[in-house]
Amino acid sequence: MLDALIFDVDGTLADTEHAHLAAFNAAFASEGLDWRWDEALYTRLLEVSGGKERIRHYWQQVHGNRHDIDGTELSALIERLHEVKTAYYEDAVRQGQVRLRPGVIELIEEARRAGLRLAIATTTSPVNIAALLRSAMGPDWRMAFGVVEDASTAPRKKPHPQVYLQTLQRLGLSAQHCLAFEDSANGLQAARAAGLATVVTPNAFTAHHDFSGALRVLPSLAGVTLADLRSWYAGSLNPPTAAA
Ligand code: XBP
Ligand code: MG
Repeated sequence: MLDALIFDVDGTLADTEHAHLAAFNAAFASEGLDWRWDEALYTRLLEVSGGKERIRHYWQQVHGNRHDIDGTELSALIERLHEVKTAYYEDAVRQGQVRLRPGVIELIEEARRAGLRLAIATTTSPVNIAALLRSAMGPDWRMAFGVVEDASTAPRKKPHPQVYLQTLQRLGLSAQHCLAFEDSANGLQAARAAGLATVVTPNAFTAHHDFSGALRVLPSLAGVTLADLRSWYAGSLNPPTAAA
């Protein structure tokens, strides 16, 4: 039986990455760095999940051979940049620059009415989730989700399955009773490694990713009903056997 739906946030619930990108660039400028990420570069950098990990990866690409900054200084720089970036991002979300993707709220509401449990499994920071879902669902947004696992509770970023394994543990359910929703190859790999059948809705930043192993790859959740999910889920439990 299908008991729970587990949602990624960035790229899945909402097209957040344009706002994340603008926030990274605003943070670099306000900290006096001449770094500027364009969309093509950011698309590649998104292969590294997690904002702090992404900044570190970029620093190593650009400044990997610098010896005048030690590990502690670099970590402090990354912490500061990420804190400033998070504030810019939160501001952009509060101003209404990020909206839920088509079909998301309808599916969440239908699942709630049907008594399914809902959870969030994301690599992003908790303030980002709260800002997005408060503006999209109102101040009671947290009541909709029995479990929220994020960067503060699951430090090992996707494609590592930690965030999904912890979500399942806190739900008290095995993967066979849940469906995951993702937008990226890293997210799909994390969910699959936790044993979850996964519906993928790619976006402009992830359309070129490899989604082998997904239960379904759809342009969005628009028009997707619980009946659709239940029938795909049933198919995932009894995959058709190859003709002899
Ligand atoms: C999302 C991320 C996040 C955001 C930035 O991945 O990798 O890092 O891009 O948010 P997923 P933070 O959707 O797979 O969880 O800067 O707060 O990390
Ligand atoms: Mg995502």
